[in-house]
Amino acid sequence: MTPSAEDVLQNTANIAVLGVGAVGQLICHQLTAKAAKVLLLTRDVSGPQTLTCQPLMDASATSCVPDSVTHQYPSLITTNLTAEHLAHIRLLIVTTKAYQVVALLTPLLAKLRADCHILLLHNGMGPHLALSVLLAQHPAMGLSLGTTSQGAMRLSQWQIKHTGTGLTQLGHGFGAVINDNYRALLLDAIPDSHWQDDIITSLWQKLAINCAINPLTAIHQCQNGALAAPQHQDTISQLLLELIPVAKAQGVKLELDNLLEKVNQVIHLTAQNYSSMYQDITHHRPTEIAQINGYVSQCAQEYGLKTPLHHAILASIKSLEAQD
Ligand code: KPL
Repeated sequence: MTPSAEDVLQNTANIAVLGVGAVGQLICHQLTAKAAKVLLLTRDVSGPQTLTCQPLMDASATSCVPDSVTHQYPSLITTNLTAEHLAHIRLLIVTTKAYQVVALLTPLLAKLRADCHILLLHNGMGPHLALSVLLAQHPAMGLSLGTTSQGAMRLSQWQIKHTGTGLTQLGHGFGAVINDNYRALLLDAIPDSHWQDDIITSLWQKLAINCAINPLTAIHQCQNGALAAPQHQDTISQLLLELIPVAKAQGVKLELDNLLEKVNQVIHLTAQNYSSMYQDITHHRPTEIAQINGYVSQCAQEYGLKTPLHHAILASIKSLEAQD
């Protein structure tokens, strides 16, 4: 007999994943493969701010071999997210689109346990700054930050394909530090994952990669691999040259050669992939441009720096978003 959502809660799902796109589902699979009890939180189609949860019933039916393996949830129960669910959540992993993070977390914070720990694992930067202000009201909560290059693709709503291994970097953001057991579980469950003392530098490095690959593939409607061509390499170098002084103004030291190497490594390793921004534009969905090149432009403005190419790219993507 399939257990009810309440039966599952008896086993106390104390980790929740907010955002059930490909990466969120992949992290869920990786955690449940280590016998963690995980709730998937998703927006209820009946209301824009209503969350429902999908307790995972049977992780054993999902295989977790990396690369090209399809994961599917065999038996999901959708139930309204109750105060009881929230009372159990000690670690909330946020894998939504960057532009959804603050809107979804703002009403949730007051309902979570006072000592709940939040891990942000999304593309782009910026939401952590807004959250640092909101979390000032919740002194026992803490925030960890992370970035992952694991590849995953959604085949259907609850079916994903793990398309590529990749580095995952996690680290302390602010507030209370993550409990040692959760930190150990994350590092054990996610392949090639590492705890970084200086996570902000890692996030800027990933931001640089996304600033180059995401908008250019969306504008030129190409796979990541096409950016290896010389005409794109000049644009990429220019984007990185503009970004480096902005990161420096925030105390983050980046070097052009090293960044170019990292960007080209990703172009090479994900040559056949279509970037998330390419896919968002293709499917007429909002993009994360405001948290990628937009974040660089906004920080630059605050420091009186000029980033004309990021600015122009931001405008191009906004105009593509507006074409429906
Ligand atoms: O993170 C990515 C994305 O598509 O958002 C990259 C690294 C560019 C891989 O496609």
